[in-house]
Amino acid sequence: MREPVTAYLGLGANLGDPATALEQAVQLLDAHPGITVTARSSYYRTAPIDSSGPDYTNAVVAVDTTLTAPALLLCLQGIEAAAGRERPYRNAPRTLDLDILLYGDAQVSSAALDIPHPRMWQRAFVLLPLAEIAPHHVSAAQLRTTMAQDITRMP
Ligand code: PH2
Ligand code: MG
Ligand code: MG
Repeated sequence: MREPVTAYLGLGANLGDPATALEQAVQLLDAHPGITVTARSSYYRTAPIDSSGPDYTNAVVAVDTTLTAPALLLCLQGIEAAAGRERPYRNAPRTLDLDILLYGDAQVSSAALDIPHPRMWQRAFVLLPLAEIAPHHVSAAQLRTTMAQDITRMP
């Protein structure tokens, strides 16, 4: 058995019923024998960035996982597909997006996967929820660079 690795996942949706899609995604992740969800941020309503359509609902979860990063990605893609995810074009509005943000201290750069997520440091919809559950991973200076972005923590 592999030692569990702590990973952080970004969750987002702006089509259908985003809050329910995120809720179900967390349940499906936690139901996987190789994944334990250990923390979940608040939900945030966020304006689309380099994307279109309605506002997004975004959150970040922490997981402990015995899956490799590529196996975790396959699992996330399966949950996205179950939520009816379609990919008509890059950054299209979506029913569910699940991204690996951090996987332990791994640095991965392959055709299928880049870890840390290459755009996470520019996005308040990642940094704010990540800072909520893993403040040691986000500096005040990093948060400041995304301060102008339109994001509201949901009750
Ligand atoms: N995801 C994107 C592109 N733009 N904008 C917001 N607000 N939230 C997202 O999750 C998001 C986005 C690509 O995955
Ligand atoms: Mg994404
Ligand atoms: Mg994605």
